[in-house]
Amino acid sequence: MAPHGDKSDAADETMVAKAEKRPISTILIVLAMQSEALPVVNKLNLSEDLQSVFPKGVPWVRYRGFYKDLNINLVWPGKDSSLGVDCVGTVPASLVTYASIQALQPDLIINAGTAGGFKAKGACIGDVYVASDVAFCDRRIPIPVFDLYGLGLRQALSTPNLQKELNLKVGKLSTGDSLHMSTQDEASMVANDAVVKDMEAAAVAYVADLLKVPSVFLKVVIDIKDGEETTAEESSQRFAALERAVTQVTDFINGKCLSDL
Ligand code: FMC
Repeated sequence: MAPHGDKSDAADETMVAKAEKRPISTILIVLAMQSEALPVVNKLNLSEDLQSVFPKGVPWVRYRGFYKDLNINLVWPGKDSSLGVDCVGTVPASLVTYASIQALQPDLIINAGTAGGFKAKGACIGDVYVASDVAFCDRRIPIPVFDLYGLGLRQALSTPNLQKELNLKVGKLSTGDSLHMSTQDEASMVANDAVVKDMEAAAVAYVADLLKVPSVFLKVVIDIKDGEETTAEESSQRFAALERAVTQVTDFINGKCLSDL
């Protein structure tokens, strides 16, 4: 996925080349849950934006602040107005990502969060993965070409130095709107070689790709999807691991260009 650009291919390429050579300045961190967001907000000393850049009445929340040389914006889709639970899943994630890109014009998106992992592919609880590419596992449209549209495979920004320096695991990420995994979802993930499964990344990638913003997907494995399926309870330890991963990635990004990642 390339940085912003909307005119001709040549203009796009020039903008990509320029963006790749100047230090990253504005970052958009997209998280799905309040308990994922708050430890990062505290660690990076961000404060809630009370003059919202979002439409009046939506539950979306933005935290902002300067951390080292970076202008950080962290957004989460807030709580469902009638049920009071975090707005997890693809629809809120894509909406808040779209509105945030429009308002903030970030150089880079980091979609961070918790995820399930596949033991057979080497994932263990506590592992931190950076996705090589992301796809949907629950959009089955068995018609030629629409099947590929449903899969929605998109590549993340290539980050070999980041992966090496922080010793992150790399693998394919699958997204579906259910926490539960159906046998069809599982078949799709096996066919797609997925190592981790979440509920937002492919939706964030879709929007980032539409608006040409490079994006990185950082996921901490909190439960195992194959073999004995375990669904983890919320635990502060897991969110602390996510906070550490986001902080390390942010520290690494500081002062670097996209092409240094
Ligand atoms: N499968 C799918 N999603 C998740 C998961 C799993 N085993 N563990 N944690 C998640 C993430 C999703 O991306 C949602 O934001 C949230 O946690 C669901 O509780």
